[in-house]
Amino acid sequence: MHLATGDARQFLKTLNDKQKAYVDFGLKNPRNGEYMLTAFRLVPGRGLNFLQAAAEIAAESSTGTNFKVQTETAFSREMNALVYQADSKRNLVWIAYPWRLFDRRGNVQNILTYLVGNVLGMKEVDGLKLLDVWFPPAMLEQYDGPSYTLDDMRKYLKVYNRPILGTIVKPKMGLTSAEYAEVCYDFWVGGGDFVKNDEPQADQDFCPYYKMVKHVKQAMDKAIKKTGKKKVHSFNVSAADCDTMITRCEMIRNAGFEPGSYAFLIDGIMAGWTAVQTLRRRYPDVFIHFHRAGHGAFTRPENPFGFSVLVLSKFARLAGASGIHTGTAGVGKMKGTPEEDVVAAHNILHFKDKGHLFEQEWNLIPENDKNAIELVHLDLAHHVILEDDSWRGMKKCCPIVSGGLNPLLLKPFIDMMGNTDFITTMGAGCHAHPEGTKAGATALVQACDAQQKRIPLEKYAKTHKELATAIKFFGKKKRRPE
Ligand code: CAP
Ligand code: MG
Repeated sequence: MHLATGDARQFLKTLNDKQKAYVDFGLKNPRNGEYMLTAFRLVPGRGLNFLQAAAEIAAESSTGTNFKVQTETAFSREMNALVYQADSKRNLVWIAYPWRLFDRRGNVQNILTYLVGNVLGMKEVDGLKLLDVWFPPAMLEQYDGPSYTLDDMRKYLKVYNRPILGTIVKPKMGLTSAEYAEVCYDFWVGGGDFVKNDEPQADQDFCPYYKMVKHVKQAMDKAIKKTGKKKVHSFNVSAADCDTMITRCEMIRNAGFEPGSYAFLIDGIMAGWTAVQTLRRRYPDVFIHFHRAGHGAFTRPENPFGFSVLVLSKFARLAGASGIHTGTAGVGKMKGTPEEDVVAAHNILHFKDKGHLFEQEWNLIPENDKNAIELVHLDLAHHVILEDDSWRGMKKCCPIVSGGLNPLLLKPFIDMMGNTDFITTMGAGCHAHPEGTKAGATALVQACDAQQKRIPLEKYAKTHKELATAIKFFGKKKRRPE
């Protein structure tokens, strides 16, 4: 029996017939595999009490509308979402969704249309935020999950036990394709691993897509020759329509890049989940890079409507993104906290982890199969899990940590994250370096080396001039933009 703490239970008698059909505090075992479970923060609106508002949300986000309809059937009622737990003191409500409601064979767009679709606009609520979600194993089976992962990128780059060091070319927009490629070259010869297009990069007349691709290839070849090291470029393939998106992908794949040396970046919020899943299903051999520009409208803590960074990141993993930006936990320029950003990062990286309100296991491994669980923890089991289909697993999705970072902030973030299993991309943190991009990249590499060797940055800078300059420049107490 799920206790409705606070006074939620007292509201039961205030429910009308329609609302009653969407509440069941007696739901036997919500984790019986039939339901996807959710937890929302809910502020009732329009004179409704907490439970009435919760029931209206469960109705509108599953089978119902604002009146009980004559056309409902015994089966349609079985598809009702159910409020199964409520804590009106903490404004929390738990809702179970029969996951047969969702489009078969894995469609994230469809789920979110239910969960954070109409309900965010309803008069019945003055606040509604999806905080966490739990997927039953049988439902996870239906979702692609990541294919090409951070492990594959590490193997390609031969980079282990440290973050993948990346940059975003800046200025954000306005360079010609040749100038753009120059910046890539400088970063790569400075020691960086990974360059990404910025989120608005597309086919602008001053930087035609085909020329940008061509020049990046030349720059990469030159940098590999000079450094003897593999490099990666993440191309923004977001476009007005899927055909154009695919055309851009094919242009990149036919430009002579080695498999593993390119990733496809997608503005997942603005281009949409269909674009993300199209890329995952068409290109299982490519790192799918989910940029989340626009997520703030849903995730900012002061916004009472939307969903958490954790929820966005979990669905990105389901959709098959190889990596998604998860924020800098407030270390960089964007709003964020460890409770949001680090929790999200851990939840998409590991086989099992605790979210805000649910613990999620991503791999279907029999509880008693301890050594298999051990293997997964070591992340050695993914090929085993996926090859031996009985263990249908969900591979890791890698946190991409970016936004206002610079070499001085790498260690503080690693200390907060507790591991180095992520890609970091620093734009201004590299290109604002007084000696330019190459030195900026070298300063980043040096900051990473110092962290790996457990040497204080200032001490390491005594023998590493690019880092010393970076400390002088970025360390100046500047009035940070509010
Ligand atoms: C960072 C960035 C990224 C943000 C995205 C930018 O540039 O390129 O898009 O990091 O934010 O355009 O701001 P800087 P998030 O390194 O120069 O800040 O990772 O939080 O989604
Ligand atoms: Mg950007």
